[in-house]
Amino acid sequence: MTDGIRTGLSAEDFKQAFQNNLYCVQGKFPGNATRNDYYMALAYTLRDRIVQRWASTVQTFVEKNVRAVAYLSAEFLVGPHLGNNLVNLRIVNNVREAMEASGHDLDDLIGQEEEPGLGNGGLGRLAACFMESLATLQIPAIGYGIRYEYGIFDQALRDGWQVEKTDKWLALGNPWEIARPELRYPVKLGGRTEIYNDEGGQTRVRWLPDRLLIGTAFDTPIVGYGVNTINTLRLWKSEACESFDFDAFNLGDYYGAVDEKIRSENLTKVLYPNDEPEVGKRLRLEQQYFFVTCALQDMLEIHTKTGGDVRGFHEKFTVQLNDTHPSIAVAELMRLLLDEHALPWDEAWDVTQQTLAYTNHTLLPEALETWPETLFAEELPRHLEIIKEINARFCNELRSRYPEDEARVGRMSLISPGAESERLVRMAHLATVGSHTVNGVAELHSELLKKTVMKDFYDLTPDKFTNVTNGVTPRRFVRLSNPELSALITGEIGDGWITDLPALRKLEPLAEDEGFQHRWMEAKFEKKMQLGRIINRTTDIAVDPYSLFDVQIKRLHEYKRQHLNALHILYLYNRIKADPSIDLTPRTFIFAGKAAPGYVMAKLMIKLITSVGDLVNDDPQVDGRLKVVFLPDYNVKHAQNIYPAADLSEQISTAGKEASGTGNMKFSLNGALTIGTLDGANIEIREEVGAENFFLFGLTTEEVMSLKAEGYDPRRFWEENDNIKAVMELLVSDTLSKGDRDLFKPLADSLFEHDQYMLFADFQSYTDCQANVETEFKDTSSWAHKSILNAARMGKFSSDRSMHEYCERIWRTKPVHVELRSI
Ligand code: 26Q
Repeated sequence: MTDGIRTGLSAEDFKQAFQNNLYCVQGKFPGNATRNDYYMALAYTLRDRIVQRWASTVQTFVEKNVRAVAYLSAEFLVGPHLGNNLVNLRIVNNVREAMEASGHDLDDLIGQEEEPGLGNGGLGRLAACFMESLATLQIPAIGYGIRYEYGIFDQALRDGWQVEKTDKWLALGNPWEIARPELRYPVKLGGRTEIYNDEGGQTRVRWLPDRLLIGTAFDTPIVGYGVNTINTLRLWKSEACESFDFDAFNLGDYYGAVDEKIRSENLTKVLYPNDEPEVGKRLRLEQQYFFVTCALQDMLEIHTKTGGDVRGFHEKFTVQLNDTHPSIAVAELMRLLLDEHALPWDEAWDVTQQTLAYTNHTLLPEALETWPETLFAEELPRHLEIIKEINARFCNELRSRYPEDEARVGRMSLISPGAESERLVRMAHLATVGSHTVNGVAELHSELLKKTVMKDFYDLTPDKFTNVTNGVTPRRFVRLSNPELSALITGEIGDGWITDLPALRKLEPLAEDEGFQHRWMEAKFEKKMQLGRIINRTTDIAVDPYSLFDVQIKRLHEYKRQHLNALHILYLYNRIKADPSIDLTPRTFIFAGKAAPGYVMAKLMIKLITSVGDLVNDDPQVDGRLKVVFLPDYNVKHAQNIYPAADLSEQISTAGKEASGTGNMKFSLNGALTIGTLDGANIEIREEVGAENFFLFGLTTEEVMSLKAEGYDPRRFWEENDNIKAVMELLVSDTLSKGDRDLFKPLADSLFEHDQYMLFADFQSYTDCQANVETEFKDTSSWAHKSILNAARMGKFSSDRSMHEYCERIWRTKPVHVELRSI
């Protein structure tokens, strides 16, 4: 087929194909088409071009029988596809021209897309950046996850409080996925196990479930930049298995059967927010098992269909576990190899360990995943048996390695010691024991893993542990979201930086150049104007684009300390009140982020920020010097408008608590300066950009740990600091709470009584550092110099570099070139 309608890339071909799709796919014509119809027609026009490359990729991979990465993640926060696919296919200009010729504004159509919010935050977005980089690097890869019908809730603000709304992202259809109803795997749940003798007389185990459902695949193409490689994101949806024999339970029970169908379809209905208390978690365990078994069955099918022997499974696939969420894979791969493929234990264990690797994303003990053994027994009886067998063998090894150290064995056991009703299956231990490699996501985080939560495991198998510092994709987070800065950069050094981020270093000599500084700040100013308009449209607040844009956007959490930022604003407010003529650099404080629906303190932090805004924004004495904005419904789409407009990036977590952070990288790459603690990847960012281009404050991890050990007493800091006193007084005053003095009492109490996150200990250091920021921002040329150097020195933080390290050190995978084939 050579017709331009499906594959042609010229503006004219696009225009024709667009009209054709509007008519043939949407069944509309310009007289009755909605904006969404036009968006869909354009998306399908693009998809036609993508499909040709996608099919070429699959054919090439099959013919060459390539080794592939399988990235298992409960979350993929991919963001809107249209803009990114245009960038990666390098056809933005032609398509813009074609749309103009058809009477449409391309940016308008791009803005129509509802993003798939299939993740909570950093971890899900990381998975999306990694998938994009793998395609760009031409590494065969498949992402496996869940096709949630409702993604992360939509956030609205009512009276300054967060309210949650369901995310109906599929309501208007999803042109980017292709349903694969023929790809379906059975998923068993519940029931019991039974021992039997097979035809060869071998003793085997079979699982007699009491529920059976089906997983079906939906594929989304992941387009590499400037290459023909298009990898697959394969998400699973749960369906009822109509043929499953329920007769024994509900003979002739039609309504019972309908209930069962609904229950099956519920499994992939909704994404769980993180930081939720332990309620209704049975379904979450079912979700994890569901997508893991579908993924492993799919890989085994691909492997055996192409003639592979299960004993060589690890040569065909290398499987990365994105946190412990897919860690049931250890037991499930064992089960498939033992029970379905009749491998002996030792061989199955070898294959399993050589296949799997595990990435840890948290040190917070409360965030380490565990499941009650009793729940496990009910849902996954065979897996519990297998985990117990793995554990028995593991504990025996420990006992011979550490004789007479039962305490250690208890600490390391895959199941916590104690009475059955209290025992917990420790998923991080399972993932660690079942994997050949365990990695943290930034240098500090990986070191702390070895010293704290994983210390015993590190002592046992030090070679298993490594670090791969996170990265972000410059295609989405610079080229797409900041075309103004991209054009300036490309004009000076060419466009090689898009796939070779370290090439940004070529900008360093220009950092001193006044003309370049001026153009750089002009590009930043344009993005500030654009964001200012968005802020005005969504919040009705007018902001001054000349003011310092001070930005903290991320999930709300006490450890991330948005309330420290809020206390700083109150401190500045107090200073203005004490001396209304004081000379302060005008600042716009911008916040965005969702709080877990059940995380009461995080929701109160949102109310605090919006209340500080109410106090500050309209006070005539403040006179426009301070503005506080909380942008509702933070998501990837909104993030893309915010990073490019930031002057200052707030990365102010308590040292030792933020595993890496990836927003910190996106800011700096767009020329924002960071105010931050020595936490997560901040440390490495500061190393790269230079200490003189980074605003450092706060306790170090060691200082936090020793302060905790000696007994942190917030009142000591309060007593010795009049600014803390004044700010805390304002916090519990009528002024801030509009008469409801108890409103912020829970926050104040926590800061006074036991605050794990040590706000008071870092308060003075933070406000002092903010005073430096203020002084430095006044010197525009020096600020521009620092801003340029920040971007120029961010080469390390491309997700291309992260992927390269995983490929070399963990996966042993190589690029495979794909030639475009005609259809
Ligand atoms: C677990 C069980 C039940 C329900 C939900 C969850 C759950 C879901 C998501 C637990 C945690 C998450 C997400 C964690 C996360 O985003 N961690 C972040 O990962 C980033 C990528 O490595 C790091 O940069 C951040 O520092 C880290 O906080």
